[in-house]
Amino acid sequence: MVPGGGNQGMIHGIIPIAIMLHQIGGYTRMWGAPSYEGALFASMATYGTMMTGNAREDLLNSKLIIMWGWNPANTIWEPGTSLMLAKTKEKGIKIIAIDPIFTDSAAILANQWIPIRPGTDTAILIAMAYTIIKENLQDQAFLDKYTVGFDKFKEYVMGEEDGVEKTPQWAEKITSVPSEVIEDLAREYATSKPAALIAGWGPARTAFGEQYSRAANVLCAITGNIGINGGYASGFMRAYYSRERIVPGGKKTRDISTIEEMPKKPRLQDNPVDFRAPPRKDALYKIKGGTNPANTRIHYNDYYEAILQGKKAGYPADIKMAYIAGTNRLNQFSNVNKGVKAFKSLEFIVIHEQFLTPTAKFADIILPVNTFMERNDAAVPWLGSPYYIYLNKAIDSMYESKSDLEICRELLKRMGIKSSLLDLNEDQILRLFIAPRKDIKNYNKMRRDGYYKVKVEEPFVAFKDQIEDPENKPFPTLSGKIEIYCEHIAEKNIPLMPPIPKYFSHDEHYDSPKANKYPLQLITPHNKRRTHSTLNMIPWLEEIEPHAVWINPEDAKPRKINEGDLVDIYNDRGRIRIPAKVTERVIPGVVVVYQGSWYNPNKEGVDLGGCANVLTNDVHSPGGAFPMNSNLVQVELYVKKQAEGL
Ligand SMILES: Nc1nc2c(c(=O)[nH]1)N[C@H]1C(S)=C(S)[C@@H](COP(=O)(O)OP(=O)(O)OC[C@H]3O[C@@H](n4cnc5c(=O)[nH]c(N)nc54)[C@H](O)[C@@H]3O)O[C@H]1N2
Ligand SMILES: Nc1nc2c(c(=O)[nH]1)N[C@H]1C(S)=C(S)[C@@H](COP(=O)(O)OP(=O)(O)OC[C@H]3O[C@@H](n4cnc5c(=O)[nH]c(N)nc54)[C@H](O)[C@@H]3O)O[C@H]1N2
Ligand SMILES: [Mo]
Repeated sequence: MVPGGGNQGMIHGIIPIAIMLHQIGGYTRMWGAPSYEGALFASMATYGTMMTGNAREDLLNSKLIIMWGWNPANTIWEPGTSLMLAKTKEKGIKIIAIDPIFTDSAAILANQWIPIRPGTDTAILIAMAYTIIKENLQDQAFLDKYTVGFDKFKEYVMGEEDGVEKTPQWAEKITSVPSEVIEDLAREYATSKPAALIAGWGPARTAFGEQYSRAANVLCAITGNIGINGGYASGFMRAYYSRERIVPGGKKTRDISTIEEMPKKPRLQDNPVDFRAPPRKDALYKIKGGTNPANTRIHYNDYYEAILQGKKAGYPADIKMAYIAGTNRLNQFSNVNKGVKAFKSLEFIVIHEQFLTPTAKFADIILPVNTFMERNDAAVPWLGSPYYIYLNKAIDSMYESKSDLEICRELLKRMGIKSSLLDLNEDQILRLFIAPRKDIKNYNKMRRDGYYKVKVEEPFVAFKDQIEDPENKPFPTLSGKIEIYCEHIAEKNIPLMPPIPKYFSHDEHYDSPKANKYPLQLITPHNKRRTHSTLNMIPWLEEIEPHAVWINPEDAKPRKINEGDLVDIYNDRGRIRIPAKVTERVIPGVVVVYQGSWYNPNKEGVDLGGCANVLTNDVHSPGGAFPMNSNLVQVELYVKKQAEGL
């Protein structure tokens, strides 16, 4: 099954499909979240939980906010984020943005923009640690009391481990950020307590994304900014509102043997195909209710390889069919041209869709699904804001469309399979799903009002309990402390997944031999005018910001590229053709193609839609991160050939 984020409701989207497929013998599931897999891995390794970060309101208590690879003026998080950042600015709190792009957030909110070469953030974070250690600015009392492994990290940073001192000068060569800027940033972060270093997910969507997230988490610990008001435990970035929601501490949850001792009989939620599959070699442990599960066997970015190679390459099955819902899979995941080959090789593809997306075009059967306006559902807002939404049905389903739930119900009926859950009506199922959520005290009120506000006593501060009462409330890690050195990772013995965060180069990096042929680094961030590929085809929105490749004048000039010229952006994986936006808002050496534009190949296979994933690579980091911001490309002016009617 190929699921996606198209529907965030509780009972529609992929959920009924999963239930249906479980009932007919299960399905091959994928692991890895393109959003945050690097950050999630790092959070699990460092804190043993994904519930990190303080509530947005608490930013008002900070003396310094670092927006690291984060552009919340464009990407929507919970609705309060932009408002709260505007308030911090009004209050005069200093904000620093670190990004290869001079983002709208940097322009509107930041006092300082630090431009950086993509995929090199780990180096600057490590060099910041160097300055902090050299100048004895670390919070030693915090380190002694709440962390393990600082000494091992220090050995790496100071060059005792590998003979390379990770000085700001070392990092300058890698990151292109002047060493004085790195030193100032280090001093400022270490001495402006409390300070919030918010490590975004964009830089974690690089080749060794989890190293960046780990390094950021470690820096938060070195400066003692965890578990306090105005601080911020960088990581998965889930600003929760209720302290009780933190996964309770203790070694038990962390023990890998709990996976091996799973009950013999699958429960309803256990997928029979997945059941008792060997744990992933890099999974830290199975988190309750989270991703990073231990036993799904195909990474999202290995999916095309799994289809094309199957069992002979060690994948668990020879996949013959895809059941797709809530995703424009082909467009939204790496290496579209390989995806086309893979989809063409399948015997059967079914999709539930509202639009004839590039993915839907490959389906044998398109089951028209209705929209959120044509059914009842409830939703948990993204990243746990203190409210729930109830989506009251506004109109009956139009034409032949049905909800995902109804589609599955009809299919099960025709297959002669009984399923009590699918036979209940929407309201009954919603009540079942909502019952375990103790913070919804009045379902009927929620249904009537269309939302339910949860009472919040005080803004959430991740790990406040652990910091205030470490004896009784340990961190849910093996050691019960923040793991700068993670024993769990050490046991895996994977050289490119070290137990302390380290900087690595890779083969799609600015300094790789491949850069001779493809000298520009491509990043593919999220766009303000669409959600992924959703809303891409709306002309008014296209007018607001026409799709284009952002390129610095220094790179455009030698290529004779002027604003608005059609250009080809290409590498060994494919070629796209879109206009150029020549701008100093992106640093030299880097080009930007916002993800989400629809794949639209011409006869030669050149994508005139400008889908970023034609150029990205379908691989993943050892920790599972998607390197969608680590791609080398070349850009050239497109000159119409005579055959094309010049
Ligand atoms: N290069 C690059 N690629 C990226 C990213 C990146 O940063 N760079 N980001 C990644 C991230 S973080 C994410 S989350 C993914 C998102 O990728 P997807 O999950 O594929 O998101 P969308 O493109 O919005 O596609 C959702 C589809 O679901 C359909 N849909 C809407 N409602 C329903 C419904 O009720 N039922 C059904 N069956 N379908 C429905 C919509 O019509 C739409 O076509 O993209 C990833 N891709
Ligand atoms: N409008 C809108 N809002 C959205 C979405 C959307 O598609 N549209 N998608 C939603 C979803 S599912 C998700 S997961 C989130 C994604 O949210 P994010 O992951 O935060 O979004 P991105 O725009 O991919 O990345 C954020 C910033 O990281 C920068 N960046 C990229 N590579 C690097 C690097 O190597 N180093 C540094 N320092 N910076 C880098 C980018 O330039 C960008 O400014 O957004 C959510 N909100
Ligand atoms: Mo995402």
